Amino acid sequence: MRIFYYPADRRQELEGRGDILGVVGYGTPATWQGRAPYVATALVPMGPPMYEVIAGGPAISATREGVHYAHDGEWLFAAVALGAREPMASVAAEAYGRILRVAEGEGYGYLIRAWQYFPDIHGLDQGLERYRQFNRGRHQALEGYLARGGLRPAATCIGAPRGDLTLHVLAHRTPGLAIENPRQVSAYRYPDIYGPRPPDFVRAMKVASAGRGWLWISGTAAIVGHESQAPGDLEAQARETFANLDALVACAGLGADRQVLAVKAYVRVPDGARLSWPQPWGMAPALILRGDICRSELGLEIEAVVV
Ligand code: 3EB
Repeated sequence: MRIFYYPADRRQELEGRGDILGVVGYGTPATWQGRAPYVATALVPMGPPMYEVIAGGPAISATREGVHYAHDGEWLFAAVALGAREPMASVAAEAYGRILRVAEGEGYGYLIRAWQYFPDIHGLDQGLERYRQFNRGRHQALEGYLARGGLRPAATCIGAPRGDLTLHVLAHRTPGLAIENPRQVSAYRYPDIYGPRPPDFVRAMKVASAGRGWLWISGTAAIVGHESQAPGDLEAQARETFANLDALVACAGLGADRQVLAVKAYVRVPDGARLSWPQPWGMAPALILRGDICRSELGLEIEAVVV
């Protein structure tokens, strides 16, 4: 598996390749001529439009139930976009339901990583914040999967400026190892002050692949215990965020030669793009996107892949 960020003007090169599991667009056109599944998110980078490319072995691509997916015998990438104007709980449940039927049906029974973007994340839906409605639907859709021995994925959930709900995932043939953060309460055990159902994700998932441990780190923010830190102080939030990222890597048992393969940051306001990044996080290829972090007091969220 490899992860690259490509400028949008190199699209034709990507469309011709046969080793791509999935392409995620940020500020890129909706059209796509390639065989690989493509999801055009409504998120926009702080710089020029970019494609994120997840490449693997020679891939088989297909579409079922509106889910575009590809698999290479080890990993499966799947993406679905659904209109986000319906009640958010049902949209979330439908999206997860379709993705799970496809992934499990193809023999990739373990979700490792999920990305979820939808508009108006703080808006109200039947008296409850849309993010909290999303959590209700996700929880309902994952119930059966968890009962069958499925594992919660690492995840990112970000508010987009417009568009559909897009859900894209990586699933694996074998289970990952969930890594939680000792500085944080597990999200799936958050108290109900954050909504009637908790967000079903783990802080990171570790997968053994190609002789190495691959650590997929969830969207990580300035939360300690279950509480947001330093509202209104973006630099202090960044320090807590990097402390959380460091803590996850320390818990994951990766080799001393580990490296940060790729990072994405989501910033609520453009100022977030001017923060300075400590090592090792500042070294990796990075994509900085404008987005609404799912708690309104948080200005920054960072995700990463470390191998
Ligand atoms: C948090 O730690 C911040 O609902 O899938 C980060 C990553 C967050 C994923 C999700 C939410 C999600 O609670 C928010």
